[in-house]
Amino acid sequence: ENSVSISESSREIPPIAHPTPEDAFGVAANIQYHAHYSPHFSPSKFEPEQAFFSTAESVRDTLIQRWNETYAHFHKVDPKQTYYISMEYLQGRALSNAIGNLGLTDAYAAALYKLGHDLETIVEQEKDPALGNGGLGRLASCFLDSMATLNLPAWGYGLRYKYGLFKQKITAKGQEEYAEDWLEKFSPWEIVRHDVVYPIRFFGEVLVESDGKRKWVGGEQLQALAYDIPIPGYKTKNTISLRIWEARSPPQDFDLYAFNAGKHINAADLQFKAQQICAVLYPGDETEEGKLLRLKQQYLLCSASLQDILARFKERRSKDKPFLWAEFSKKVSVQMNDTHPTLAIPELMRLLMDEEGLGWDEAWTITSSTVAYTNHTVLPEALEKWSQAVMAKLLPRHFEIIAEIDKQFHALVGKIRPDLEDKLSSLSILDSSNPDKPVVRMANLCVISSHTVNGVAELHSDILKKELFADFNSLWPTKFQNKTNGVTPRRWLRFCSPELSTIITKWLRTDEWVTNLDLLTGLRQFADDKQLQTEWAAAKTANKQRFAKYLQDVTGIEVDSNSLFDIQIKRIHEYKRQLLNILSVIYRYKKIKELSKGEQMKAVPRTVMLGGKAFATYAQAKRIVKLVNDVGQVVNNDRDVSHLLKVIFIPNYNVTVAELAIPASELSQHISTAGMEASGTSNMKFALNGSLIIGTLDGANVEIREEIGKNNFFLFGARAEDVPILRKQREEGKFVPDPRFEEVKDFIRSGKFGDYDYGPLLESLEGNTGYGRGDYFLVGQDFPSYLEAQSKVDEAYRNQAHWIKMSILSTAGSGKFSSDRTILQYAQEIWKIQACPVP
Ligand code: H53
Repeated sequence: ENSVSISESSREIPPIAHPTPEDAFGVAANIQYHAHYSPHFSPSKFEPEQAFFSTAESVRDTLIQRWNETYAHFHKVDPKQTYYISMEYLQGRALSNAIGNLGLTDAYAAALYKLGHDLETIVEQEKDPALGNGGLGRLASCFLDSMATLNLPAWGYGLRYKYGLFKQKITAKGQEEYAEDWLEKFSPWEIVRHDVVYPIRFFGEVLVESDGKRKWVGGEQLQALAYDIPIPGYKTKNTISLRIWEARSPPQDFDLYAFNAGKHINAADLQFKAQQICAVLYPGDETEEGKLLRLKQQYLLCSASLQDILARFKERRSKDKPFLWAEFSKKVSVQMNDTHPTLAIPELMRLLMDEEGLGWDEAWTITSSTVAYTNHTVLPEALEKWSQAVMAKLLPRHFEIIAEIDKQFHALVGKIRPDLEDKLSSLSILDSSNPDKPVVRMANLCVISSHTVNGVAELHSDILKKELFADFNSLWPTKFQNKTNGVTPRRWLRFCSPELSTIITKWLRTDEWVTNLDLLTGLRQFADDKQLQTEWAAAKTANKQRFAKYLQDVTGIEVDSNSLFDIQIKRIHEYKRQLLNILSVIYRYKKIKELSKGEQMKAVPRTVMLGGKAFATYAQAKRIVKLVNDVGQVVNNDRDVSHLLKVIFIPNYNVTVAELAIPASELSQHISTAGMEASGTSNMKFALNGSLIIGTLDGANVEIREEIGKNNFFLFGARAEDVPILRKQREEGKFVPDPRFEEVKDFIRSGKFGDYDYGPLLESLEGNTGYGRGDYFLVGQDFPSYLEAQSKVDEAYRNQAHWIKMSILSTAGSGKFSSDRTILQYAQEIWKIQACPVP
């Protein structure tokens, strides 16, 4: 129809000698060139903002050149390629990362200086694009950095939301949300591909033709338009793509007759519908409209990406050798990041059968040997279930295909595992047990259709095998794997803490740790060295001062850089237990007030910082944000204690804030109820930056503690296997709360922190257990052991030399948590792809 793909271009662009920043033109001249010829600003000004855009465009020239070379190289070699499909990417700012990866930081700093600017100010002009919510989106971005750095033929696909994650403001009411328009001016990093457009259909009906073939027709017909964001690897030419899709209506669909007849809104009806699709990341799904929109987003992402993948497969195979569908899964692997892109499964089936004419069996063999699924959660509310009615209406052909997959799965179980037949009600894809609300279980569709399913930390993968997917595991024991998450050492150490990086390079006598993070173990032998300890402490102090200045700027609160910097930053969620943190802060506050002046002298001063966004409709999480802010108000203005304790809510937490906070942290909190946090990845970033961890045995904490040594980790709390037992005991009325826990709750009830109604928050800790009530997250249970662990923290901090040693050992033990290691394991054990470096 109206699809145009790159394959159809018959003429090639002749190569040009491009003025790269390395050659005679020089970086400064290149920036100036862009300032003069910018299509976006008047040439008369060269303020920091214009300087940023000109600088970014100059860097982009290099990226485009490398992107083109990488694309051409992959095209020639035709290696097996992986496509990572994700609804979220949390890229963070790109300028400093790009010039860092290109090895051009010094060159750009010098050039900007010549032009009257300093790099740091210019870097701060960039908006932080937040096309993701939290851990899952940031993981996807770390993965892209590693794929490029490891020269892997791998790409990301995502959506081009106009408004990413909201901007958080803290007012007297608590959290308020504002739209964040990362495209307000324009993004210098994205390259629109007007030649890469695919048709996207919604609604309509399925026709059965005389030969039995099925055809999906009618409904709403839109288009997906591609934008590429080049992703440079570190110290390599390879530059891969994050291709994001935007929905639009076919240009010819603007109804000129309606418009001229004065029906202006009707004329643009389809345009408006298209704009809505990519308007916001995660549209509120409390309403039916919201749910439908989210499903449309998911389908747009999957359909456009798969049409693109198929086009590229054909394009690469058709030059001198005709393509064979049987070879598809030898050339293509698709990774679904959580269940959000599950529609990739029925969409690939549909394209192969209805568009390419393959039979069911062949299409199924191809699909099920191409797609793999990563699970990131065991929380029931996060395992997606779509209404069958909504799915059948929006995507009638896909619903048919899903039902057929389910039917064949039932037949398979009957044939090879009749003993599992009575489990089918929980294993099947279609769940019609509630006749009022029949649903499609996306996770089951993923498990049944994927060749590999993985969890994201050892503990989490074990829970998948033993609990959530136990029966599937007994059916297909080799299907399940673990791939412990990782983070990119470039953004999360090398660039965000240049001070610490310089010290590490000096002591290891190499900077190869940036791409071979295991080398950090080499620091262990120097952990007792006084000289290293002095340098280490100085770097940490510099990072603390930098962050203190930032905090002063955004909150007006003055922070003592000599106090212990204690940080918890992550999405606000009951299971992550920011409430446990703040309750213990209240306890600390009370106890400090009870100390004599002499006793106060011995206390360890602390600055407790919490940051994170609460989902707009998650009332309980918003109450937690409010409580933290209210406690801060009281504590920070209490002259008796404010030299020993400050409580700060870090507003609008995002990637950029994390890059400042993590290097400054001395203690970080990863205190979820055991068994509930699939992995966590900020714990890895903190440990890498020499921050000690106070945490439960949950997610990746377990492995971090193993790597850095249990003496360097402040452990507390119930174990995952005991959690169900403890909940049961609580239900039987056997739980006896610690008096200190009661004391703190009473203190809040007394109105000490203002007249806001904390009733619902406190009530969630009382009564009979159940999700969101009866202390389901075991805050009261873990409170005493948490306080004890906190006392050990104070004790340890008094011995600074020892604390610094532990900090060095944390960094030294973090090598395993590089996303390079994770991605290499995906490449070898799931995707079966190999490096394809551009010569
Ligand atoms: O994914 C992270 C994990 C983290 C987990 C998170 C996550 C989301 O951010 C969103 C949805 C979802 O199902 C899971 O909560 O534990 O570290 C990356 O794997």
